[in-house]
Amino acid sequence: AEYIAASTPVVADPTPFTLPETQRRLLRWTLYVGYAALTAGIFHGLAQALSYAGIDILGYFPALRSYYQGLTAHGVANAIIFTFSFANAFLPLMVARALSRPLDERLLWASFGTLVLGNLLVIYAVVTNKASVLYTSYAPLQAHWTYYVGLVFVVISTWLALLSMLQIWRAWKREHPEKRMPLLAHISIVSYVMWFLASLPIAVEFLFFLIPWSFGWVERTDPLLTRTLFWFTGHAIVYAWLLPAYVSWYALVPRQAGGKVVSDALTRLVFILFLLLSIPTGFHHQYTDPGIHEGLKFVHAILTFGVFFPSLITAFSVMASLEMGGRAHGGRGLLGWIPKLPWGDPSLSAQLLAMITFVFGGITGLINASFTMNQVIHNTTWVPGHFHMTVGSAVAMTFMGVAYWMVPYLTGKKLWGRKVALASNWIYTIGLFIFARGMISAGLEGMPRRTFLVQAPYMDPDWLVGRVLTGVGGTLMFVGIALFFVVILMTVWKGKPGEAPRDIPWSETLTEPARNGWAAHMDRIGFWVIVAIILIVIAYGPFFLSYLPPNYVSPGFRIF
Ligand code: HAS
Ligand code: CU
Repeated sequence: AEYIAASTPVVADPTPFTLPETQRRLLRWTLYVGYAALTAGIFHGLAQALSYAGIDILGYFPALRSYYQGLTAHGVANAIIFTFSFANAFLPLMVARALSRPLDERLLWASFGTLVLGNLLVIYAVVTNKASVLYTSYAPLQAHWTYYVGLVFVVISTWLALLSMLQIWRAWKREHPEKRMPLLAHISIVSYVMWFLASLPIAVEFLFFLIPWSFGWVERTDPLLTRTLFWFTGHAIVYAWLLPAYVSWYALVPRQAGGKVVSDALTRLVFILFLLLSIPTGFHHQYTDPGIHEGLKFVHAILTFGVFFPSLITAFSVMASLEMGGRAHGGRGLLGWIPKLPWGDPSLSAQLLAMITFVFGGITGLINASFTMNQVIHNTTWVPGHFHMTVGSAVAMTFMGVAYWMVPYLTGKKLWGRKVALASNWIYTIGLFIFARGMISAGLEGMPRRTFLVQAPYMDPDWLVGRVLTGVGGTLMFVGIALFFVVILMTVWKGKPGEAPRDIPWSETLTEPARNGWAAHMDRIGFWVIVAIILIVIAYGPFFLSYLPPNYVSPGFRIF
């Protein structure tokens, strides 16, 4: 406490700044693309949760021919389109604000255009049942080329969003060679630099293997190699979803809670650790795959425990900022600051609930990562239990919480229905806990994931409770998100003009960033990219050295 009292906080936004209206419009339409995808995605989510409870509503969906088609739509819409649309809008906005500089409009247009084009192609492929390959797009299941090309365009849109951030950062640096990069700009840019690096393997997989194969230019493909390239990107992608949420937790939530960022240096360190450790861990999704040396799986297991660490730092740092806020609001005693947090602010409450669910997402993640325990839970519903407490809560609820100030900020309209928004947060969270409890417990009894249980010729009575909880929880989650849509639609349509926040909720930091020493080196992003590449070569090099050239063994299987 003395340390806190003695320190001089760094004022977050010295220069007032407003983003030009055309750029606001582009950013909010980027968000809306994600919401459109999420709308479709949650209906499929409801159908799947109910199917575990033995209730089949798939017949009510127009153009839906199979459970796998619905599962693909659910995964792609929610986990890929919704998440990246949000990040494509949120991260550039953070950098523009941190540097008080408008973005390049051509790049914003290009990013938006490629996102929409990619979406249209993917929607065509999935709706016509030409791409029921699930979001992992494992070969030898084969999709129509529009699916792969569409996803390539979505990835390109993220690269263009990164370019728009790098461009204004360079311009800013030229003008301020003596200054350290603002914290908010640093962590936003590092998030997408990590993703850029992580996205290269899947680009190779799609461009060199799956696209030529789906066009019929080559007849066969290599399932193990393409699967490995998928997880090379596919593990790090979860941190590409998570890091924008962490940007909000570190840099915005303290302000909303009445606290401050605890440490500038530690925050930057966390994001650099993610840059280094997110990618060389993909084999923890392939512990059961033959053809990969066990020693390498072990290396990835150890590095997975490594990437757990920056999240642990986050738990303690964000908690400290919250405690500061709760005490500033009069909270006393060991835990008395928790009820004093501004729970009535729907933006903050969504994110607090997201953090609480993420504690369990983290615990289950550690169990997944443990080589031998993974044998128990792999391919069971435990895994969707885990990831709905990460991407389905920490990430999705944070993005919803941010929307409660960001949509008003971008439209200039007051948030409609604060109480409805609060209800949405709580209903979703309670639903999520019930759902995850169902999936996790039945998963431990071996209930399979990616399975249409309604038609399964087998059934274990031990799954019954879990199945019912999954159905009930999933229904509540659906209701929660539906209310979120009501709030956003009504804000855009009926929100009172003029009463919106004029600035982002930008937090102050307890101490100024260091001028020199190790902490200043956190800004040398290019250098850290090189270290990340070295780690990746160590973790993946031996596999490719021993495996290549590809074994083109498998023809494509299509269900259309
Ligand atoms: Fe995972 C499978 C391991 C995190 C998503 N994961 C998945 C899949 C998805 C996914 C989608 O090792 C399935 C893929 C598929 O379809 O097959 N995961 C981990 C580990 C972590 C982890 C070690 N996962 C995530 C995140 C995701 C995500 C984040 C999405 C965003 N996961 C695995 C493994 C598998 C896996 C295996 C393969 C399983 C298999 O066999 O198929 C860690 O990064 C987790 C670290 C988290 C923490 C928690 C920190 C808590 C915080 C909150 C603090 C709370 C506060 C609240 C401050 C250490 C930061 C205070 C509030 C008050 C009000 C007081
Ligand atoms: Cu993973």
